Amino acid sequence: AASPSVSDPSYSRRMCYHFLNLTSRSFARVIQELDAELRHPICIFYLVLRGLDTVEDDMTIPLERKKEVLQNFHKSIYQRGWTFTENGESEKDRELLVKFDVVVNEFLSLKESYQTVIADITKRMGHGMSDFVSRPLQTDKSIHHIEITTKADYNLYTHYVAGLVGIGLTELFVASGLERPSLGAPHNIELANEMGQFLQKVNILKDFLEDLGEGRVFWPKEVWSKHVPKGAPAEALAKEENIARALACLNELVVDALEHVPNCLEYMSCIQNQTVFQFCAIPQMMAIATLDRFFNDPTLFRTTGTKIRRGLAVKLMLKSGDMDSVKRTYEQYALSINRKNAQRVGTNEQDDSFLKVSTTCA
Ligand code: PS7
Ligand code: MN
Ligand code: MN
Ligand code: MN
Ligand code: MN
Ligand code: MN
Repeated sequence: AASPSVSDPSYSRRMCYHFLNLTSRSFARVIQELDAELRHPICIFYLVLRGLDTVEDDMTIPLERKKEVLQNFHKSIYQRGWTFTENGESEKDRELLVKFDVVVNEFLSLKESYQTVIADITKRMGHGMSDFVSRPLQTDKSIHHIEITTKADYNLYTHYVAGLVGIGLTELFVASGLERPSLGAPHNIELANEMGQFLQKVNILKDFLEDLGEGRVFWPKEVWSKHVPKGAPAEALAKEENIARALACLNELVVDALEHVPNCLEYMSCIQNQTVFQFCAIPQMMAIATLDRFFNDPTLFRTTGTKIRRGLAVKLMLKSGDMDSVKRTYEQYALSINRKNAQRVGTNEQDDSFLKVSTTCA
């Protein structure tokens, strides 16, 4: 049922910004700095996908029900009054879905061209997420596992949950007239996909221990299985006696993420609007700073919740103004990662990815 004041148009708009500021630290800020034409559509795009992800992340929703909700989410956003109350009490953004009618209201108030992009991406992401929700283990039917076996699976999953965001955002930038139509050409759409994949891969690397605690492993098995004792599960990476193997695995996946950087830089060099540029560049700069923070760092396997320092985040925002400044920052991080890599030479910490780190940083 609709909230009592949901017919008051300013109420649903205010509630959306309330939720944006509750659910996201970094995106809330960059979204609200956007030119007015895009600020509201992208705020609503964010909240729609945050709602979808709150369904994906909840391990208490029965498997078949979860798949149905994920696949139909793109239709739910057209149903005035739609809410979702089946999340577990402990789900972080449960409130957003309980009051989702405010997001639906605002979605329906957007220009049709914006609605079409948001609904199309929501449909593709919801089906992709649903494909990756695998059958529960026979032992415990309530636990849904995600199976990322090959590096191709890893690339496909990150395409669904983040690459599609980059693609949809690009379509919104073009639809607004703030960016040139050529930004939407097939080559740039592939670059936009990699912009999202890069952010998502860094999130997956950073959250290894947190996700493991929730029963999910997003690191591709093809990679981690090479680094654990034969037949051992991914949990073995979090054992202190395996720390050298865990670092070798991490470093191999850091290289995989770094390989997206040249295409991300090419994408950013195509942006002409100042606020769109900073909206794109700030999360990318935070991501490469995070990669540098965690490269070859055992902390990632010992404690959850480590982030880059707040002061560093502020410093990065100040350096996000133009492409030359962004490139200088990237150079600094590539040099830093390469320096840490070189320090491993001749120690027992050296591993197979040494040469690849060196060439990728170069
Ligand atoms: C700019 C071309 C619409 C701005 C921004 C909500 C973060 C939540 O947080 O592990 O650890 O629980 O469950 C490309 C953002 C990609 C996506 C994906 C940049 C929508 C964002 C829903 C493209 C962000 C990548 C799940 C899915 O991970 O997260 C340009 C706007 C961008 C939302 C992100 C997140 C996926 C996610 P957590 P999870
Ligand atoms: Mn999530
Ligand atoms: Mn998720
Ligand atoms: Mn279908
Ligand atoms: Mn995560
Ligand atoms: Mn999480």
